[in-house]
Amino acid sequence: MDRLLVTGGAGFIGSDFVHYVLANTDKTVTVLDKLTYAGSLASLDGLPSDRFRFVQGDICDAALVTQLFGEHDAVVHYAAESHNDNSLSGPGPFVQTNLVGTYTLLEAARATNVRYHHISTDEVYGDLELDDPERFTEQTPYNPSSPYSSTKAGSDLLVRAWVRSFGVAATISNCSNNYGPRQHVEKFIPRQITNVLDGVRPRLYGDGRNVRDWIHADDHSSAVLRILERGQIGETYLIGADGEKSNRDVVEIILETMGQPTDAYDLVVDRPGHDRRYAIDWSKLREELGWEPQYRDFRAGIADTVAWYRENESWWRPQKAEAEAKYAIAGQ
Ligand code: NAD
Ligand code: TDX
Repeated sequence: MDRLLVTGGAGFIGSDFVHYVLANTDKTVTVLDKLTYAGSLASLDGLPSDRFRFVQGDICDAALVTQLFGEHDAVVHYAAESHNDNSLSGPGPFVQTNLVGTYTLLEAARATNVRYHHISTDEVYGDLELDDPERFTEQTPYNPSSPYSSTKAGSDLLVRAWVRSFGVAATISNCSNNYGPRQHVEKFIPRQITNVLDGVRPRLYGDGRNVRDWIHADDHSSAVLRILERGQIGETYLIGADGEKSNRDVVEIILETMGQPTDAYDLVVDRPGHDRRYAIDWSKLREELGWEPQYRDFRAGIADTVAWYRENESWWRPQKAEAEAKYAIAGQ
């Protein structure tokens, strides 16, 4: 598997994976990305030109996708519409990219016999109560809440069907919430960091007690590489790093890191259908593939992330006004 095709490689997690693979292996990487509002060529700066190629295109373009599959040994599929709030205000692109796009890739995998790894989310399992002792496992029934998570769930089921019905050589991973550099400012952690940099108070939805299970993007990337190289065809692996935190806790850590009073935030209108809590049991990945996360200190990871946004304003500034204008319409 020397030649990788990475869809969505100009986005947050896809670009992290591309940097990770090029720094830690001898593989070559082609990125296929449409460059929607969420994609940024600047996220791919500094990569070795002899091992990296960028193709601008849509994963729903069957001719382009089939041609590219034929030129590679494996495909890692990150491209998606990824933001829950956007899926509530306009679900159409989510159905198109997440469902029709995945279908298009699976048909290309079927035609070319190329190894396929599908990137998905823990949100396919719905949510947990705050006091539920259980965490999500690979056996948890699907129960998605939002247009985003339902289209991701549908895409996972397409992959399972193409494995069973057509023998496509696929694996799936469902990961918890990622943080780190190069995440779009519409998302929770970068939104609050860049708000504080702009002198604006962070905004928490509802009562701010919803819990997310945070993992550094580099740990997600190392897990995906491990599954690609050692995972069993047809299997699903959950990826997490025991990072459960309430949104209040996260914002207080950001405020403290940035030298602000820890209560300098506001509660705003809740997200409709807002999932209460996510929590991942990643013991299958540890026991079967020997993977362990490297970033265990969330405060240190947040400090690095704050430093990155401080030092890279030219990367995020062009996104900021548009993202905040969308939130203003929703009263958030
Ligand atoms: P992102 O929104 O930052 O990036 C998505 C990328 O996909 C962008 O570069 C965009 O231009 C590209 N894209 C969108 N539609 C496309 C299309 N039709 N054709 C080609 N390219 C297209 O997303 P992200 O946060 O990096 O998420 C990447 C993947 O990881 C998604 O599949 C998401 O469901 C999954 N995931 C994300 C998280 C998280 O915390 N962000 C957690 C678990 C899983
Ligand atoms: O301003 C905010 N205030 C706030 O309280 C924003 C933007 C979010 N939130 C809350 C909502 C969630 O409880 O913070 C939490 C995290 O929100 P998001 O960053 O929008 O992430 P989430 O909805 O949990 O989904 C993310 O993780 C799973 C990614 O966006 C998905 O792509 C991934 O599948």
